[in-house]
Amino acid sequence: MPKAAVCTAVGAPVEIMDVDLASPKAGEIRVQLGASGVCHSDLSVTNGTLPVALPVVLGHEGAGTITELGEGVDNLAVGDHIVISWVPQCGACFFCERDQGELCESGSAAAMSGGLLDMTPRFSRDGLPVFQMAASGTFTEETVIPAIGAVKIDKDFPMADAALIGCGVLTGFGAAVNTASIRKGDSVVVIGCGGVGLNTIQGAKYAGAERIIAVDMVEGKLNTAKIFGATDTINASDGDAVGKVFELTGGRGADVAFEVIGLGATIEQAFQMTRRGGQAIIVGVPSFDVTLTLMPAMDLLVQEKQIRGCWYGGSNVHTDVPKLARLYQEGTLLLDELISARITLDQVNDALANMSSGEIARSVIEYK
Ligand code: PAD
Ligand code: ZN
Repeated sequence: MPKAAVCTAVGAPVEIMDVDLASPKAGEIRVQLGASGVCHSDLSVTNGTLPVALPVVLGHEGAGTITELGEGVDNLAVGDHIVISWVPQCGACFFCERDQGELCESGSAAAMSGGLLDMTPRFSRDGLPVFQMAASGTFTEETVIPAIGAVKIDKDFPMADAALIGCGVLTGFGAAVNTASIRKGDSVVVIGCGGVGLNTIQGAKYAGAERIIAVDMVEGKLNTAKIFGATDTINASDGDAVGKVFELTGGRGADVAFEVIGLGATIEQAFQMTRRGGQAIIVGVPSFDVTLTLMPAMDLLVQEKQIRGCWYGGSNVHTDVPKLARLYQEGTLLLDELISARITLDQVNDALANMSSGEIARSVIEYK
């Protein structure tokens, strides 16, 4: 009976409780979690920004060891170390065949359902279902996930770093490398320098951006952004972040602007900061009632501006996770620097509260 952090009601503290975990069905695997990062999307479930079926085992940024295989799983073995993908990717549907695995037909339906590919969870309590956030649920000692949501990594790869790849790194780095079309020498602005935005900054650097402008309201975050490759920083609390971006980009605006917070106002700012012919990429997850007002339609044509959503960094997890793991092993990708605190499952409420205060890049739960 694994111990899990469960959101039982919006606005209530997360409860640590024992839950029942059923055996893996065909095509599923049981995983002993090694580590799980705490992402803003977890906080968004607890405060209702991201509505999901409750009660739910939170967490979707995890890595662990396979302890049991369901029927028909022949590409993985007990003892394998894996990164968990919160969009399981089948590799065979309309989207996967077009290299848009983040939109996988069965995987994305599962991710939104609170269950696995058959839309039902493996957790329960007193005979009632306890749902799994994003086809995973990683704030728990043990979970069951679809085998197509597992990507094998080396056994000596540190679990905490592996966990971070599972959401923040795939999403942030992928936004810059997969979704945006950054060219060598480009100017880029990243609004929001948390666990995801810092990875967008290092992704933009990797893609060849020359000027990388980090925008946040917390000075400590802006200092961390410099470690990840920011060349300029703007503290948004000082006002007129848009004007400052124009000053830094020859009065034109940035080639690519990323919003990595999830607020209507900052999404609109990202669009304003984008130059004519440039791209605004929306990564932050806003609440469902946010609607955008961008510009008169005629200006959109004349200015040739693009705005694009970015889900899970446009990642094909089966190729991107090994690539990111290799970049870390080569010393190109920073992961250790993302870990502000190593905590136990019991400390998850503190980690969620600290996220709101803004000083933490990532808290990582480590399981014994
Ligand atoms: P985080 O809380 O670690 O970082 C958010 C950052 O934004 C913090 O550094 C804040 O200080 C900063 N911030 C807040 N308000 C403002 C403001 N008005 N102006 C400037 N800076 C501000 O979050 P995170 O990095 O874990 O996640 C960021 C978003 O990305 C969040 O909405 C999350 O749900 C989303 C996300 N999207 C995907 C996806 O697939 N698109 C995946 C994972 C996370
Ligand atoms: Zn996440």
